[in-house]
Formats: sequence, structure tokens, C-alpha cells
Amino acid sequence: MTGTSGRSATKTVSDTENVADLTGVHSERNAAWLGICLGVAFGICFLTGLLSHLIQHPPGWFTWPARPAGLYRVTQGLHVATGIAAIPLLLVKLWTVYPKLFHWPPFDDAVHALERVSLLPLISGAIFLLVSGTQNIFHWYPWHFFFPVAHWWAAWITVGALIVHIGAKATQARRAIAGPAPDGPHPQPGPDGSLSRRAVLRMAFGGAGLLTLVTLGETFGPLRHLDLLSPRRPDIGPQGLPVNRSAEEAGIMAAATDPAYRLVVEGGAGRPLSLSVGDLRALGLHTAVLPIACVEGWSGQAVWRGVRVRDLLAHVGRPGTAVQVGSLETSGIYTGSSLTPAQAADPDTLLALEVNGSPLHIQHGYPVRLIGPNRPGVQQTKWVGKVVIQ
Ligand SMILES: Nc1nc2c(c(=O)[nH]1)N[C@H]1C(S)=C(S)[C@@H](COP(=O)(O)O)O[C@H]1N2
Ligand SMILES: [Mo]
Repeated sequence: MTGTSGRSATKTVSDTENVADLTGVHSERNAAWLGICLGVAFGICFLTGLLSHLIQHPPGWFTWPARPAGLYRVTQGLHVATGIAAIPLLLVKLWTVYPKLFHWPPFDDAVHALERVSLLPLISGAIFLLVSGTQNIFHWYPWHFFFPVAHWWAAWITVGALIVHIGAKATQARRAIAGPAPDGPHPQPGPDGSLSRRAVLRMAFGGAGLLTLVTLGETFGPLRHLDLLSPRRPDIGPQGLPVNRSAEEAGIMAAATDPAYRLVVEGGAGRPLSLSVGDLRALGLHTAVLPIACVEGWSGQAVWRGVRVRDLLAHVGRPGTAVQVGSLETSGIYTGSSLTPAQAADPDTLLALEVNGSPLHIQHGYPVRLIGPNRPGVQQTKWVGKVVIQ
């Protein structure tokens, strides 16, 4: 942070501690603005991620409503979009402040020491979250840890360190952005050709904007033709929907295409039932327009047609209860999901037999898949083999 201030040629290193360095590549004014934007991005990312975790692992006090139908699509879309936008912001912020990391002496007092130590979990945690999140979107797992657990704990560590950092830097940041820009409305490059303060900011926000533009189409329909970087486009795949996990990978091919397929319904008022697809159709089909919203941030809307779960519950004499749904896929982490009483009672929660006007493609869960409003994609169980009434 030396030598870039236009204040005085005789300025010394210790001098800069008191007077904010406001111009040039390492400007404190930039550091403050980037910090504020990163704080907002990480804040949204943290809260939406926490929400997604609670929905998938609900503690006793938490219930996630079935409505509005597209809410999870929005919160998880925001989670991934803010994470992606944070990548260029973080890179430029680190570039802006890195000379400070070599500041000597390393700290002035105990509070300053705490602030400096908290940079380690802050920077490494933030990098880990953005890298592992991006890898997860691309299904690239070069590591040997379980992504959701590692991402979850890293988020708490990073946010803890971020709170310490904000507490320590708030006053300095406020001072750095107060008043008009010190380098005027048209800042020039430095005498050595280095970028102006404004050019550095443009690079950060331009990068964030561009990355958002070429990935947000994975969930936001009007931008789908610009969706160049994200791995899924919401309208590409069999029956106009993307496929994350194929029938071959799930190992259900034989069971799902067996003409003797029966849906087993346990826990009703009478004996367990065994329903053919024809028996299911006889219960009456209903149509619902619902998105599949994956934790990875992509989502796709479709017209589903199937038996209402609540009609099935009424049929077996157990209306208003919670339901567990099991897949023909019996190993791994996608073997089923549960419905709260409110979700099971929703008129749009279906055991779907058709999508977009034809019977389900094997890749979309033939012969029966669960689809319901406001559920994470991972809970929209494909190849349903069993319904257990709780
Ligand atoms: N049985 C089973 N159901 C499943 C999955 C799976 O792997 N196996 N994937 C889930 C996930 S993560 C999502 S996002 C949705 C949509 O995935 P798809 O595009 O593979 O259909 O289905 C869900 N249902
Ligand atoms: Mo998913």
C-alpha cells in the first residue's frame, strides 16, 4: 500500500496506517466497496444455503411449506448465482489487499492480532466454498470428502471469521468510502501504466456481471440462450428436461421396465396394496405445472400428470398423514424422500406418470416419480417403488 497515494512523495509505510490509500490498484476505497459486495453475496449465499440444509435435514422446530411452489427454485438459484458472482469479486479483492498481508510488524495489539489470525479461516474458507461449490455444480469430485458436509462446516467457519472481519474493519471501510472519489470522475492509469482505481472496480463488477449472465439461464428462462458456462440448460434433455442421474447409473433399468412392476403401498388402514400403473390411473390423473429445482442451481419447469398423493391416502383410508417414498434405486444417497402432512395434502403433489404430454421417459423416473411444489430436486424421487404411510 505504499507509493500509490497522490498525497505526498515522502510518505512512509507507517504513515499509511493512519491515512487511507484511496487511489490505484491497492486502493482502500476499492477494498471497502469490494468487501461490502462480498459481504452481501456471502450473506445471501449463507442464508440460502442454511435454508436448503434445513429443508433437507429438518430439525423438530422447522417446517418447510409446500407453497409458494417455486420458492426453493428462487432461493437455491440465488445461492448458486451469488456464489458464482463472488468468484471475481473475491479474486479482485485479494489482489487489492494482498500487499497488506506482508505488513510488518504483523500486528500492533491483541485485537489487531485476532483480526489478522481470522484472515486465515476467512480467506481459505471462502476459497474452499467457492471452489468446492463450483466443482459440485460440474459433478467433478477429485476429493475424498462428502461435499455437503464439508461445504456446510466450511460455511460456518467462514461466516464466523467474516463477522470478526466486519467488526474489525467497519470503521476503516466507512472512512475509506466517505466523501467524493479522491481521484475525480475520470481517474487516470498510474504513471507506471498500472490500472486506475475505477478500472479495477470495473473489472471486478464486469466479471461478476458477465459470469452471472452466462450462467443464470440455468434457472432463469429468458436468459437460457446465454447459458454458456453452466452444465445444464433447463430445456435440454429427454422430454425437454435435463437429466442429472441416469437410469443406468442408478441401476434400476430392469426393475423399472419390468411388466410386473407394482407400486407397493404400506401403512394404510388395511393390508399393504400392490398397484399396477393401470390401478394408479384408475385413481384419477391430475395436472400440475411445477419446476424441478436442483441444489446445483439449475431448474426446469414441466407439465406433470399423475395421481395426487392425497387421493392415494384417501384411497387407503389414511388422509392427512406424512409419507415416505422409496425408490427402486436402493443403494446410494437417492433412495427416497419424505413428505410432511402439508406436502402430502397439497393438490399438486403427484405420483407422476407423465411429463409434458407423454409417459415419463426412463431417465425421468418411469414408471412413477414423485413431484411436489417447493421441494429441492433431490427430494423429487424417481422410479418410485414404494409408498410408506407414516
Ligand atoms: N431415485 C432417484 N431420484 C432422484 C435422483 C436420483 O439420483 N435417484 N436425483 C434427484 C435429483 S438430485 C434431482 S435434481 C432430480 C432431477 O434429476 P434428474 O434431472 O436426474 O431427473 O431428481 C431427483 N430424484
Ligand atoms: Mo439435484
